[in-house]
Amino acid sequence: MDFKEGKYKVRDIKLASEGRKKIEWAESRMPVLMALREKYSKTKPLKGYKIAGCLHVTKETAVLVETLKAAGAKVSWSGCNPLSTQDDVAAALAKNGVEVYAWHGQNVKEFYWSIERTLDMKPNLTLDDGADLIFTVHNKHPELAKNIIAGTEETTTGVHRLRAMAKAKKLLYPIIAVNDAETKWDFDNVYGTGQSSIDGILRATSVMLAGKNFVVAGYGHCGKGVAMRAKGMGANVIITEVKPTAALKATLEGFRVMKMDEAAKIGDIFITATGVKDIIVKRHFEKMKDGAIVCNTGHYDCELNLEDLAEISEKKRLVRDNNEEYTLKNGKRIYVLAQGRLVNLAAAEGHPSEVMDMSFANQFMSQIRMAELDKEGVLLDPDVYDIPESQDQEIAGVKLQTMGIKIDKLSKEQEKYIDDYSAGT
Ligand code: 3DD
Repeated sequence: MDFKEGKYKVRDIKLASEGRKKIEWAESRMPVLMALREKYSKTKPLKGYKIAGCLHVTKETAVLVETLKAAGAKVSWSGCNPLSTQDDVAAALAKNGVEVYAWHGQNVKEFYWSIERTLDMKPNLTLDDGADLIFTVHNKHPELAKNIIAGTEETTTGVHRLRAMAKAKKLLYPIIAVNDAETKWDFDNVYGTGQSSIDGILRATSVMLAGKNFVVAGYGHCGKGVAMRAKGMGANVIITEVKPTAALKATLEGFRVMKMDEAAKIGDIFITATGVKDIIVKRHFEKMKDGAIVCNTGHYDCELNLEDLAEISEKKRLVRDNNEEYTLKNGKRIYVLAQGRLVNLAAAEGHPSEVMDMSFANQFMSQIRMAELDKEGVLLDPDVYDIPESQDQEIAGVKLQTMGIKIDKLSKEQEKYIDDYSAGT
């Protein structure tokens, strides 16, 4: 480990040059964020602001971090999952003067130690993915909240919990729900998770997907994306759900829908994308076929109950990177990927740069907007706020431009017609 007090703690600073190449690769595929960097590095609207970030240290996050710095912010960063940090990227950030505390394979104590370090600078903005940083401020350092103007939250489960906190009047500072931006939720969660989860499964197993019974637990944005891409690879996709409308959508999309108790008997590959705990538990593992592969793409590692699996197993061994073989007492073998943590980031590199470009443009613009409100003396109540529709359309518009796609524009007459309630058929 390489550690410099108040500067960084990374696995190996010598990996910096490799990490820098990965970051440059991501920069070349994140034109929206790079255009924002070009624009705001001149005016530096984040000058004087201190941003503590807790978000997977990937090549795409590095582009966001260095864009925040280019806009004038002082940044201090930790990863938001013990298995998702790309050590060479963390080294490249550290080498470039970013305060970063992140390395792959942290234990829980090291994970929270890193979050604590990012709070040493007493931030006035936070940037989160899964709300571990926000929860640490609320539960361990509430005195810091008075300096914090606002935070942003990247993921579905994080926003869900923060809305619950806001409802219970427990939130100490305002949060922007970046996850709920259309240019994040309908793209990162669907197309990003769809591709990166398959990527993680293939890197950890190299199995043929075609013809396999591929069970997806949860048909929300993420599950929908995974199901779509697994189908594209020729898998027989089975959906399990608890929400009638989601189950109905999956059915009308042509997927088989059944209870996990039934799917457990026939599935070859299982992936959970629900945000809920105990989706696959002992009775399911006991029914599974020999050689079944199970993994999770939800933010937290609670969806597969691995304590249950250990209880009915005789032994386990690492058979490939991110692939542990459990031999059950009934003689069957089950393969758990990435220790049940999000397989797309722990066994692969997370979503492609092109889709993170929009998610992180939303993160960046939300941080800018909060700083601008602060400068205007506007204080938001401690609640959870959606990003403005105009920001969504602006980001989508720039993305289309970078793809060379032109679209039509409504005439004044047409705009008038839309709101004209006197117009009949
Ligand atoms: N997430 C997925 N891929 C990522 C990447 N390449 N870099 C950083 C974060 C990445 C997680 C996001 O999808 C986040 O939006 C989430 O957890 O919902």
